[in-house]
Amino acid sequence: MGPRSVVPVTQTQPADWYRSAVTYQLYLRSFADSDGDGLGDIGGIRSRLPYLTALGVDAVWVNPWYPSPQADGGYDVADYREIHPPFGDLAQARALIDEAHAAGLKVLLDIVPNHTSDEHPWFRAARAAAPGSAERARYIFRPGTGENGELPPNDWQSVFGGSAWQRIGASGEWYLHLFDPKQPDLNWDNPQVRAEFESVLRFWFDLGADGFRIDVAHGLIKDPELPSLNLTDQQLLGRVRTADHPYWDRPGVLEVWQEWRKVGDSYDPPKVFVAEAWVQSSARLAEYLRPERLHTAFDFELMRSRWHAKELRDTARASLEAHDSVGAPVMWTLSNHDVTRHVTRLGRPQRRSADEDQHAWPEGETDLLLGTRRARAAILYVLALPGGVYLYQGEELGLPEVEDLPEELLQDPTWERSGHTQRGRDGCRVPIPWTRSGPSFGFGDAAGWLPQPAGWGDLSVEAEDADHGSMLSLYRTALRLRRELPQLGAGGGPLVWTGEEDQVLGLTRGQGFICLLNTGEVAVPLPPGRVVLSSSPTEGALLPPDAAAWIVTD
Ligand code: ISL
Repeated sequence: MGPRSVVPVTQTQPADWYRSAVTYQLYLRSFADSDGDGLGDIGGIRSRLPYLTALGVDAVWVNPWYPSPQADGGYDVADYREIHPPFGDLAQARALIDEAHAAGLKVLLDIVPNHTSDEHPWFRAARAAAPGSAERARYIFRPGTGENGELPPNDWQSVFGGSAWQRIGASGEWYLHLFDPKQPDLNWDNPQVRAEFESVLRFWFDLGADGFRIDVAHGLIKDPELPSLNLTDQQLLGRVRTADHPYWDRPGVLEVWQEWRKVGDSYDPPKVFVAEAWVQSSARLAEYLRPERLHTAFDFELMRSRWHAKELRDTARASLEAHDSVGAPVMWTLSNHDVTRHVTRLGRPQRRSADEDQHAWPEGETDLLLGTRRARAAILYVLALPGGVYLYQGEELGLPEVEDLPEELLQDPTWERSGHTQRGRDGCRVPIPWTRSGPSFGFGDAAGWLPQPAGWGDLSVEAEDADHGSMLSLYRTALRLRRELPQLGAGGGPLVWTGEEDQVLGLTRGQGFICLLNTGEVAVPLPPGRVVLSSSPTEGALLPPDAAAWIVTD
């Protein structure tokens, strides 16, 4: 595609709300605690709905809220049709959905189909049953290798570290867990598994949920031969993938999504899906987004880009082209609960992270002022692109990664499974500061489940609310303008890239709107027009380094 290539944008219809929506990710346990137990809960979300509508988002995505031993922050589900008691109950869930709808917000839930908790009734039954039983056939059990079955069936590694196999007792079969041993993988060749999840989808759709985020949507299907990967240590470290990988991104998973699409389409208006699929390229991702499959998937390509205008443009262009080839909108995202917060990432020396390992983010010394400046520019860039945007709670406050949590408080299974070599993801999951002071800066009446840094009162909603120069004010203004400007609102106008420079990118959307981003070290001239929003103060007719501006030229 040439420099002035046009990416067509489908006009937004009511049933198409998801195509350009801004969705706020609620990491429930860290959002707001209404009952003082240190854990966020549904009551906390309900009390903060006015905050979300004032922020200007269109939808929320709630991380898993089901009964769970919480071995992996709730991604170890023991009952798919109930609420974890510390979070609330079904009546509260229904009330939240109704109140969100009344406030004009859509509600997406989070479904975890690759694995259950080992405390799910199915797995309890499987553990108690004999090898070869119907109970075990819902999971992936195999005899061990070695003289007495004392070695795992193959060399697959858990994403959190160590072998992906766990033995039942000292002499039993082994079961597969691509994540924690408390998250046994389901067998998606088993019709009961497929039927059960379709029933779970309907349960929550009938309760009012507007859609689901699908956890590990590139997983589920395993090569029935369970071949060893035979990777070298170096490849294991970098998690290099083979072309025909035995458990990631196998074509069979697309059939599951086609069935789920039918379930979603049986409702009026149709229910929607967003896939969490870590695949090798946007071209692969597009396979998930063909019209008969899923509506949307997170774009992780831009999140993995360095702070470099050319890379940010080329990556977005590739994502847009791949999605456009199947008629799907891109879902941009800068952060989520699995990755280092982007204020911190952008404040580090920039390098592209290894393709297969999203946890290998830029390392080195962090300059938080620089990272914050870049984060302000980054959000103006993604909000100017066609498609939807996912915000991760706290990014609108400019929260950095908390890198000095005491080791004894770390909860991410990665910490234990890596033999205390990788601290894991807790640093982006610290409770939100709402007020300047108080035991947990207004998160609740008691200390939160993870401690907040002493200075976080200054990053609280209360502190930023009154400050026109705060990150929160920037987000609110940007979201309001994104709705109000005809070139951006309701799907917006077609995108045209306006240059091919290395350190500056420009784009227009329809007539009379320009977004300019400067990642270089010198200020660059602004185009003629009215600057309606800029991430840093503009100096005369110049855009400073590490800044973005929205310009209207009517
Ligand atoms: O597949 C991977 C590497 O190729 C992983 O990056 C994987 O996609 C990712 O860790 C999945 O994350 C999701 O599922 C996990 C949970 O811990 C995360 O919080 C969730 O977002 C297991 O359910």
